[in-house]
Amino acid sequence: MSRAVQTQVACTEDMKKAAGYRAVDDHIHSGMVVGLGTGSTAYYAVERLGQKIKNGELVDIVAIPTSTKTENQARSWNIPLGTLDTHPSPDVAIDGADEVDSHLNLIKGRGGALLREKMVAIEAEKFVIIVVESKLVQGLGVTGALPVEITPFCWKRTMRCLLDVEAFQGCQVSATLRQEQDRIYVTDNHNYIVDLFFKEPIPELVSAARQLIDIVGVVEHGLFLHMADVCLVSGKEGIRLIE
Ligand code: ABF
Repeated sequence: MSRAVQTQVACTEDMKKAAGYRAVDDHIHSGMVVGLGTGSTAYYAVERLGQKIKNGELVDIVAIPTSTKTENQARSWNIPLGTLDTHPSPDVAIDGADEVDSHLNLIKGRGGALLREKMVAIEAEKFVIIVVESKLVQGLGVTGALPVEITPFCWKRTMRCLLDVEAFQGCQVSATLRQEQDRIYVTDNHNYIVDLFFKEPIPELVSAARQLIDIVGVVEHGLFLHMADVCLVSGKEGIRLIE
């Protein structure tokens, strides 16, 4: 890796850390039930929460992790854990995102945890997004895939249905079953993920979201529309809020 690339990576890491730490400092108070997101930015929120519980700054916290990976990290900090079954109404959920538009609509799920992330976020009183500024986009779907979690049963048929979604007609869309190390990627919920790629921003977001979830075989999709309450955007100049 060249020195310039190394510096860029270090800088991005610092920005993620700043966002994760700030979200915990500003939005988590003792006694809260907290949804913990997944991904390399949410990682720092979990770290900060763990530190503050360890040093006694935060007490009586219960956290609900959105993936096995986050659960393991939380356990390593001895963060008390619950689920939506034991704690149905989290006070706050903090999570990363893959893309954020100016209305705080999101694409999530490139990390594979979208189902649990959406279940926790939808029940949380406040949904706080933490991103580096490169995640901000004019229209969703321009920097990468829209992930869709589907059942393994007859996945090719479900993939075909995804391409037939009415809202996508007239735009160029392609679908790929997600693979990892030459094997089909399997989510924490034992499902598959189809990544949808668009040549231009995804049209008709609300219709697209409804039509995707209406497909039998689709478990959940990565469009998180009108869910986020605040987004902490971390850049070289510091953190700014979009609300
Ligand atoms: C999760 O982590 C996702 O839904 C999204 O896919 C991803 C963002 O990750 P990172 O913070 O690593 O860019 O929250």
